[in-house]
Amino acid sequence: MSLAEINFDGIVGPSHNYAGLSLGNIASASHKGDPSYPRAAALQGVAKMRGNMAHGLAQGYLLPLPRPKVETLARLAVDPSADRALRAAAWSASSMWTANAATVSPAPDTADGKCHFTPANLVTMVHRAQEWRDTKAQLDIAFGDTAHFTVHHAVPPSFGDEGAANHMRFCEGHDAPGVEVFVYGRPGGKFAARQHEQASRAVARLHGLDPARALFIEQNPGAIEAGAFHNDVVAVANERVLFTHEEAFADQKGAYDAIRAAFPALEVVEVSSSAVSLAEAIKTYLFNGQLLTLPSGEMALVVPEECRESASVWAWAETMMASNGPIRRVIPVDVRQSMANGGGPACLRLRVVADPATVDPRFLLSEARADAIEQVIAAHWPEQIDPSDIGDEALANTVRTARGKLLEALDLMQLG
Ligand code: SUG
Repeated sequence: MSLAEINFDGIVGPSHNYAGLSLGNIASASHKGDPSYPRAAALQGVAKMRGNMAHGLAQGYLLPLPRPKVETLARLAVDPSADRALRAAAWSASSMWTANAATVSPAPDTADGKCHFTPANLVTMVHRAQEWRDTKAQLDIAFGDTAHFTVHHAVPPSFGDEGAANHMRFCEGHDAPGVEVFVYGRPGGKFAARQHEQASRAVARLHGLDPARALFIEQNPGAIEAGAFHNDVVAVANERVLFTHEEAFADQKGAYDAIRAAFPALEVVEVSSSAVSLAEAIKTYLFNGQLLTLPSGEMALVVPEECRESASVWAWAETMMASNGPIRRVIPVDVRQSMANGGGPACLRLRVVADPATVDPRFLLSEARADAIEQVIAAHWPEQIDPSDIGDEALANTVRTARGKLLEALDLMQLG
């Protein structure tokens, strides 16, 4: 068994659009009604995957879910008199943000030595709550080898669970036992706290985590209010490193102390509010980077291009790279189409520590599969969607056909 971190990116679906569906997500609200470019969006995603693969990292993907979602339209009786947002919900390509697909506890952390998945119920937002059953269907195939994996059902509502976006894992190396940290929000603020403490605790129990190595930490309510609707907008972890904004947690020092008590090797890289304001961190998604260990052992942070355009963020990044800190490289990538809906590089991927040989190879990226995916996107993804197109039957057919062609190209027709 050779365990490695594999990032499973969500391929951006052909119905990608800006409907302003996520209250508390500033990018989603501010791009509401803009035209979207699904083909460009999906190609940006594939380019990001190729970039990480070129760094020698294992890369997988999850496929877009069926849209428009017929069951949602039927259960909400969506007809021409219905609210536009309800129709848009059934069309949303939000499953691209696979950091919200599930919470994953790798085999070294669990009582039975298997890697456990709990799909996130995403109950807070209607367009996201429709995802988990279809997501589970993919996880059941990709991680169908029951000698190595267990895929649970989602935690029942009303406990809100948003998956790995609110979960961090500290370890000496990905294949070593980890300390898992679940970050939850306290309800009652201006925006919904999408991750509930009780959901996190249920996931930890389902996964058979050692209670001494599972921590539950409250997110800073001020960060949620400022637009950090998931913890991964203000903090990210990799191996020994916690890369975090100074205002990420309700009790910042208490959070560091609790993690250090369970994981003494912790190295905190904290960005102060005076160097990068919380607002600028949320605008640029500096912390929504992919913090990766390269094959050389160096750590790199894959950030959105928007970080390079911010004087304060880029000044901080340059100072950090010149210092002796654990993050040696910062690599900007263009995921602007996803960013405009509040999804940075880290939102677009689900981290799984597993032996790639135990994963269904149809979900693992190779150069040949990347070529095949790009060809299908170039030929079948709509170039542009305007808000008024949502609901159009001809566009619905285009979207269904496009997804079908991708399933065909990847030999995954069973998801059809
Ligand atoms: O759930 N945006 C997503 C963004 C998810 C980002 N994920 C992480 N932070 N891990 C959300 O808010 C916007 C859809 C729209 O408005 O059309 C949306 O769903």
